[in-house]
Amino acid sequence: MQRKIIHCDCDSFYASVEMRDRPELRDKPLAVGGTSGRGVVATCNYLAREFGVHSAMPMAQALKLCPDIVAVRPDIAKYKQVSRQIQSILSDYTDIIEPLSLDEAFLDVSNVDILQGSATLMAQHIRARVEAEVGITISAGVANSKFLAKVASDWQKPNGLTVIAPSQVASFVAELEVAKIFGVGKVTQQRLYEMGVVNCQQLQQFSIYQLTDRFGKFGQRLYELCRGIDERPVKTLRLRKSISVEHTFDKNLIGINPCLAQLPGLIEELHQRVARSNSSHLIAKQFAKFKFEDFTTTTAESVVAELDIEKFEALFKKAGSRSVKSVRLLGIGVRLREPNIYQYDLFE
Ligand code: TTP
Repeated sequence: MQRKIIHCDCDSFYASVEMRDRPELRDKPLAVGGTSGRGVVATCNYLAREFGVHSAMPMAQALKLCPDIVAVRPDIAKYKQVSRQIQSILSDYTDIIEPLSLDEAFLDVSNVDILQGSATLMAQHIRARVEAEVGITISAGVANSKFLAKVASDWQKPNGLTVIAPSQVASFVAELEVAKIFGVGKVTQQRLYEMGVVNCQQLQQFSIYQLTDRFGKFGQRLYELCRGIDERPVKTLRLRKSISVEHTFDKNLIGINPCLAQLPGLIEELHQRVARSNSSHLIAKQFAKFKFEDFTTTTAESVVAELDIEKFEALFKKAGSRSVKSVRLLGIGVRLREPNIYQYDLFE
């Protein structure tokens, strides 16, 4: 089945938010970043880019290139708020969303049937809604892979939409410069130029053996990407709410002590599961579950930040005291809080 992937990327994100909130800045070259003598440009608007100003440039240099530039300090809390608002719009289209940073995300809309299932219409819709509801512009790319969707969103920036239909992939990729391939940095680019390779069509002339010989494992990626092949799935944030383990006993347990005796083994198992799923930092609560001989079930829980043996013992005593019946099943688990992409502050 053809996949349909949309890549959304806000235009000059921090600067766009500042221009939205301070209309007097809209027609001026604007840099957001450290405003002190040693400050660095986090981003700048497109007007400032015409003067050669760009991200990561010292603010002092930006001022030399563009003496009229207005420098504004970033307000990260505000950008997070805007990012949340955009995420919420995106989630009206699909649950399969992979945020890459505050201002960028992949959406897999292969199985979405709104707007006639058209990824192009969805991208148009998203762009119009973000502009109307949030007040900034975003660029979007639509393609059948993450690689090409991302290249496409950059193709007509700012405020652009580029769609690469499946039938266009081969010709689009053939002309694509290898510098646009994800993972091709300055060093690889230089080595490719030395091999006489500037675009993907030229790269396609090399066999997989030649490429792995020269570039190791990345050679295989190059072999695929220069043909527009990229099977990487859009990875959603894990939505798992809890992790638990439970045991049903051959013989019912009578009284609290035999139940407490089971606890160390259960905790050990739970600990391993939590560790395997990389979730220990997300623990919000722990709980104990008792199923009695009459099949009634009860749970008790408490707030914790990590597995706590003493609190588990207290939970066992609490749950166990709710019935005089013998126990046929014991379980323990943790409830996880939502992973928070807004803690993901690449540039803070
Ligand atoms: P980018 O998506 O790289 O760039 P942009 O949104 O500013 O501009 P465009 O995509 O239109 O070219 O970065 C997103 C935000 O991340 C940017 O607005 C500010 C911040 N950022 C930094 O703080 N430092 C940096 O070096 C970069 C590249 C970005």
